[in-house]
Amino acid sequence: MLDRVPDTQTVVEGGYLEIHIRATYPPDSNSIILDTNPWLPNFWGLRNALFVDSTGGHGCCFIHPDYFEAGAYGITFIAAVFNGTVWLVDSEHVTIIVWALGDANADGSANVGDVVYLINHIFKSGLPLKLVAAGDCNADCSLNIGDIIYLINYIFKGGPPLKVGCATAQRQAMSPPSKTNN
Ligand SMILES: [Ca+2]
Ligand SMILES: [Ca+2]
Repeated sequence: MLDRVPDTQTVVEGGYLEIHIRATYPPDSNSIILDTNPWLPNFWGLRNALFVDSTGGHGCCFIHPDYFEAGAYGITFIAAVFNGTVWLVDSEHVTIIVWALGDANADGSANVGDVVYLINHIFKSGLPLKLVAAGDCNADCSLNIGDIIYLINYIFKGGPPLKVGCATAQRQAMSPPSKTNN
């Protein structure tokens, strides 16, 4: 009934993610009911997440993570339809990884370790960034020394807040930060 959905999706704090859901039940997809577990908005998990059932088997989850929400969050999408005798149910589980701004080394926060990680990545062909947008601290959509300076100013000199990055190239396989909320 439910189309498969990529089981891990990422978004940076302050960023925006949409997860589109589609379910079919011939001949009448209009009878499908879509929902999520936990129900959204969920004030014990991602606060700025909403799910809308647009009917006809179409739904969309809108996620706009707040700052300080870095971590991993599980959402199960559920489709249900009554076939005249019993309820048929299908589900898809998705883990949403929320990355902290400036968290280039993916340990859950921005600190001097990320400065070192960015220097190694940009100048010494060091380890790949797990989420490039998280290292794009000045949000000019590229990774370079400007991001290192911006991050140093933020951490050590009370500089302007980190911005929601937009660099997307070099995306690599990733593992989630340690904090887990389900
Ligand atoms: Ca970090
Ligand atoms: Ca940048």
